[in-house]
Amino acid sequence: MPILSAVTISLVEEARGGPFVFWEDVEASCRVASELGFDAVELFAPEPGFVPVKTLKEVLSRYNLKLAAVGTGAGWLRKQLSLTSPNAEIRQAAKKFITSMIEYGGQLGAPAIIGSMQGKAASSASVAECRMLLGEALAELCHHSHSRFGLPLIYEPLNRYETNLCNTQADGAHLLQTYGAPDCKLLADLFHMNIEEISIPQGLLEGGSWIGHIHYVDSNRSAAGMGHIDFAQVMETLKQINYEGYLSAEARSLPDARTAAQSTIDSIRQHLGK
Ligand SMILES: [Mn+2]
Repeated sequence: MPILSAVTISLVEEARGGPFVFWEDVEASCRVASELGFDAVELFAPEPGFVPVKTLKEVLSRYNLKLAAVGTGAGWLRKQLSLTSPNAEIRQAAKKFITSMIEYGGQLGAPAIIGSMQGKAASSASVAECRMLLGEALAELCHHSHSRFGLPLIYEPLNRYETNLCNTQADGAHLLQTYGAPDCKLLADLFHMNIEEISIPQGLLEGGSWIGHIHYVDSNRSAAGMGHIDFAQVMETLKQINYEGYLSAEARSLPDARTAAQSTIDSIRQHLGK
């Protein structure tokens, strides 16, 4: 797989104001993504099947787009589910929700992303135990995704204001290695990395071959080109690690969706040289 471009669509009302480019219905969002020349869209939906598989397939094929990935964060935002809750029933419900998203995305060839569903430890004393719960859950869920669909599961380290479990690419790689999740991939989100890594290139090198998805966004969570990340340097490092996969715009819809999407695709084209 070469390096491809993607742009996010959120259909989750509870996430309003969050870092997603498109907020209209899927059809309208896909039309603009396609006009601007994106290869794919990444979908953040409230429930699996919120847009039926058949409908989504038709829309994607009409606009010649792929589905890059499906987010699972609605399980946290709407139902407060987490893979590391102290409550076993909540952990179980979290796994069930993620499994249903794996099934949904799988039918469209898209892996699921675990970001906010990882939760956070309530105190520093419980960090180690939560990491264990997380590592075991990721191993189980990625085994499911891989055996059912031949797809990885994508795990996203988040910055310190969102979790205390894994903040860097090195933390994420260590977790996947430790708990035996070879079919898991890391998501390198440049916004989180700008906060947590010694430098973004160093973080990308440390994630290395574990990295399977990129949230291509600027330092301030605006679209690429609207902050101070050095995207030429990012792209050079991605070539060094032989990165294959999506550069997906998980950015604020500022000043508006089309402008944010345009700024992203301009940056990708400029630095990929296509
Ligand atoms: Mn992200």
